[in-house]
Amino acid sequence: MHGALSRSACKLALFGVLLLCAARDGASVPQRGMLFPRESASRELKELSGLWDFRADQSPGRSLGFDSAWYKSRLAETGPVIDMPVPASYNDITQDPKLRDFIGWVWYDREVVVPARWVADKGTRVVLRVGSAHYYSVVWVNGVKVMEHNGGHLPFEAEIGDIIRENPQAPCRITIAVNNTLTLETLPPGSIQHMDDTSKYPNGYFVQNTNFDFFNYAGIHRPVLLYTTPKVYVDDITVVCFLCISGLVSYKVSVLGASTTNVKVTLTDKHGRCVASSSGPSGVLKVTDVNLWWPYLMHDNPGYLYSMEVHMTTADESVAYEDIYTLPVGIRTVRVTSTQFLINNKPFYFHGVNKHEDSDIRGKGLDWPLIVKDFNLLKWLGANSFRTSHYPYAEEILQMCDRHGIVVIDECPGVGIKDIRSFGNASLAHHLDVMDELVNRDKNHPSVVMWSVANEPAAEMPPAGFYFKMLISHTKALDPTRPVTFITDSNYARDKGAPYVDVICVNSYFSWYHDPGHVEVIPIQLTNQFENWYGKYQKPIIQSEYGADVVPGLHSDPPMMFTEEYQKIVLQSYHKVFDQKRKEYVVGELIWNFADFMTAQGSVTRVVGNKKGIFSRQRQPKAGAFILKDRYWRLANETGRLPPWNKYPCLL
Ligand code: BDP
Repeated sequence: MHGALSRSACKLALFGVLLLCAARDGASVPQRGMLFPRESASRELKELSGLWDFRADQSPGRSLGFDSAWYKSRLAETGPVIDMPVPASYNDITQDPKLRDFIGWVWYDREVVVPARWVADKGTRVVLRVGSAHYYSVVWVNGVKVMEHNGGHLPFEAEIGDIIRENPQAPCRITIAVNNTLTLETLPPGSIQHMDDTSKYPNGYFVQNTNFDFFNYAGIHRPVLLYTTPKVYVDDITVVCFLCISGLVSYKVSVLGASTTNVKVTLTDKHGRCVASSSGPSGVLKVTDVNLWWPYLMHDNPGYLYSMEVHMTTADESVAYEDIYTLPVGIRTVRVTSTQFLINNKPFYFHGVNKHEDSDIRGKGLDWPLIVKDFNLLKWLGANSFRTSHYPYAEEILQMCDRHGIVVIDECPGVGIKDIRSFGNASLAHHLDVMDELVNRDKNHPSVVMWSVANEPAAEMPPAGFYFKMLISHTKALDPTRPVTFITDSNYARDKGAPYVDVICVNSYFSWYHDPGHVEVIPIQLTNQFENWYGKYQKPIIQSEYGADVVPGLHSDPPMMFTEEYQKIVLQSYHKVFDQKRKEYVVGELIWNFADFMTAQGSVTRVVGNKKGIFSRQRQPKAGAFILKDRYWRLANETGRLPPWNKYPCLL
């Protein structure tokens, strides 16, 4: 990206970001529940997806919006605006390269009609929720700042009832400013580089450097909505499942707004039959003849979900409050031994993919047709799992995983941590905060079986040992029921984080980045990779990435790099070794990548993006997809149970 910023103006813009981060840390909000907004007899929703007004702050310091208080009136009154869809990344929406590669603050606003009853009833909380916006956000309602959020992949919300009640006749104006600048202390980290050589660069020229391999799409990526709860409300629910002879669901409900409340919890099966109930804010539900939550292809009836209705009542002075929230609950356990990954005490083998939230035009914006298409492709492929490389995905996607039995390794945005300054205290504190937010958001999803705290950090650097010890022990304390990992590269000797993880996840690109063109080295190098890691740590291993770029439609025999034949032979060579080692301690294989995805233009090894997909970015299969499909169905036949309707996957 190039910008017309003077060096001092540019520094100012970055300072703006840093100051906002510092301000937030100073006034850090206590951790609250982050229940996914659902309608019920006591809760209503109003979706704010659609067209918003939009303007990028192109001023030299990127600070004109703040200096001129653009949040005080409609954006259209302070300058030109364009239509911007929400949710979507803004980068690929126009023909303007300056917007595609923009760094700094962009502004969104729209007016909303709030239902009169919500405004009139002071016993109703009205909450504004943003599913995610990349990277740093500030939100105003009718010109009043209601929240800031640091981080691009997790939800944030604020109660806005008091503000809209101040002027009940006026439309409610929501303004959101979003800044995509990445610094050494953001997750993922990045840095701004000023190019001072005026014989090569215009005055004030700067670029955003990152150490990760995907385009830094920005904007409001997930739905924005208003929802209501009563003034006394269910703020959070935590469920943890155990298996004895029956299924045991231990629950904890936190209610805010009153000190004494009555809580009743009812668990119903798919037919609406009550299978267990309990009273009180915490307890254990015992389910006899339990239908366990099983992964896809491991059972005839995968993804079984009960409904847990939490019914809260209270009486506050003369007003009675009642809140109802229904949480889908899958009953399953997860455990690892030194050689196995167990779901419901049965060995589970990950045969799956790594993904990205990425597609044409929308970038990282949530898109239902794409989500459903991807799940259909996963099922076609016989994939039973994926990793949310390299950041938390939308909750809507995890809900699909719960329902379809797709197992998830849930990764935080700790990708590209390569600079020693990103291992400092401020970075660690933010990383711990992000893990709090992530675990809090995703703890109740049965599909989530493991947390991944980072991808390929510079684990050989001296501070890495302390950093990962803290991070992993913090994550285990947040959730003692799930294993924790971080994703490492193939060099076991340098790794300072591996002693703390439960499962070793290794990425390697033999015959691609190492010994390019020499597929004959794969058997020996991959076998040694596994033996070295297992020999040192005696923990189960997942091959968390492997693959090769393919330009779709490029062929050569004998195979050459970038052709469909080369991807095929790389995959097949890896598979032979997996087949030996999965008899011992290898518990999974995840191809890099499910689909081609966009990257920055910073590298000559990328031809309009990363092409290691087994599907193109438009989701058309390459030759590698058919290799994997044959293999995954064969593995499913061997290790699981094919659903009756799926005995003949070729008919799908
Ligand atoms: C891996 C990274 C991944 C890259 C991949 C590649 O984890 O983000 O996209 O390499 O280079 O090391 O294709």
